[in-house]
Amino acid sequence: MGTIYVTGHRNPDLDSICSAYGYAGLMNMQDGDNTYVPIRCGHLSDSTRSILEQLDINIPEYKSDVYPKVRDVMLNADHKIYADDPLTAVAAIYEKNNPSAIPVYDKEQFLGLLTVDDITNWTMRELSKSSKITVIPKVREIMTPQEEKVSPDELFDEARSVLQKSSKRGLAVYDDDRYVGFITRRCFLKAPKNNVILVDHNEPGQSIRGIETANIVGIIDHHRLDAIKTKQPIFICAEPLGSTCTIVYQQYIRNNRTPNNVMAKVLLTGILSDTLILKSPTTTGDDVVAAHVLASICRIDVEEYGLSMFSRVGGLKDKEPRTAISADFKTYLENGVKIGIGQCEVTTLNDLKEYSGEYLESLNEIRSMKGLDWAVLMITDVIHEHSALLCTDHRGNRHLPYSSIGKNIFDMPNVMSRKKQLLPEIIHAVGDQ
Ligand SMILES: [Mn+2]
Repeated sequence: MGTIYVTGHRNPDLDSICSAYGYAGLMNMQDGDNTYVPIRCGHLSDSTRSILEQLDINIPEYKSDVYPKVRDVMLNADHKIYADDPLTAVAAIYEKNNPSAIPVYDKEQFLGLLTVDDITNWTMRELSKSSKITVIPKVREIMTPQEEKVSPDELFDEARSVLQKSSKRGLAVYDDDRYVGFITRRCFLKAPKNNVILVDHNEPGQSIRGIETANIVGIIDHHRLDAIKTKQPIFICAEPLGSTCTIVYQQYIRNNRTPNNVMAKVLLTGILSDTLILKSPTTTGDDVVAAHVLASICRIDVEEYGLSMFSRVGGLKDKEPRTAISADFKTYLENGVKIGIGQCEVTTLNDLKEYSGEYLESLNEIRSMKGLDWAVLMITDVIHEHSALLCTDHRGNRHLPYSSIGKNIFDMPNVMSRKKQLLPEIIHAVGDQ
């Protein structure tokens, strides 16, 4: 039985998380010899988390890297001895296993390791005194105290060098204060490799840290290919579809499996997220078919679910103004005017009127904090391809070509790009005087 991690990219969006979860689920049904564990290697945004929370699944756990660790090679003793055992108790163990270290307990408390060096040193000392060993010592009398220890999360390479520098053949492994196993030099003959399947990405630079030390055993993706060279033949399924979840759905079909209710909703979530409810220009016929089949399995209306998915987290009301403004805020110097332009994406502008006051206030605070003359926030509704612009007081406001829908608030139908559409107008507005 081996563990195979299934991970999306480092900025885990819904397609990444849902395809990892979905593909691990399929593989656990297909392959009884291994355990497929969906993970994420980045932190979830509030909106992604909130959508995942209504799916009734265990959200894939965060894993920072797939470097080999002490826990991958540490030993758990098949045999233990007690500190008050006579040294002869060890003989039987050595005859069978020839271990270089044996854990020693005092009652049930781990005390340290008895190493082969301890035994040799003691024997040599005794033999130098007399040619016959007459007294058999207790284990505690010959084991040397152990100060050094390692943690199960320590990197394989680091632990190996600790052991190389140590005079000991073995070191105890402690998880905080709890003894969990031990390592000997033999554990470090060969670095173990974690097995990983990449979903929704294939470029090592976008992947979990340490991917270069891992065995990539599969790739399921819908991006350009810039993958790592592998030693073994691997399973790759890459198609230019709108969502990785569509490819995962097709894998269920190919393997004669039907996603259950929960899984259908998970995959549907990924598809609707990446394709902006099947409206994005990246949407293909395959995505549309997959979404509708999945929706019928979990008895959900595609459009309704898509809108609810986006709207429950997508408006101004769901964001913290300061965070939303600062997340993507660029500054420019034009005509001696210091300008800041933020952009935040929403999926509805329905709550603009209600929340514009709070956002304008925050925008002005950020303007003054950054020492700017003029700050604007472009709020872009990605679903309806429509933006609104909030501005702090500035003479430039009068020169903007947009219609005013409130004090310092402008309407920008069909404007989506800060760089291509808004910035030239801003520059024009400050140069106009
Ligand atoms: Mn994707």
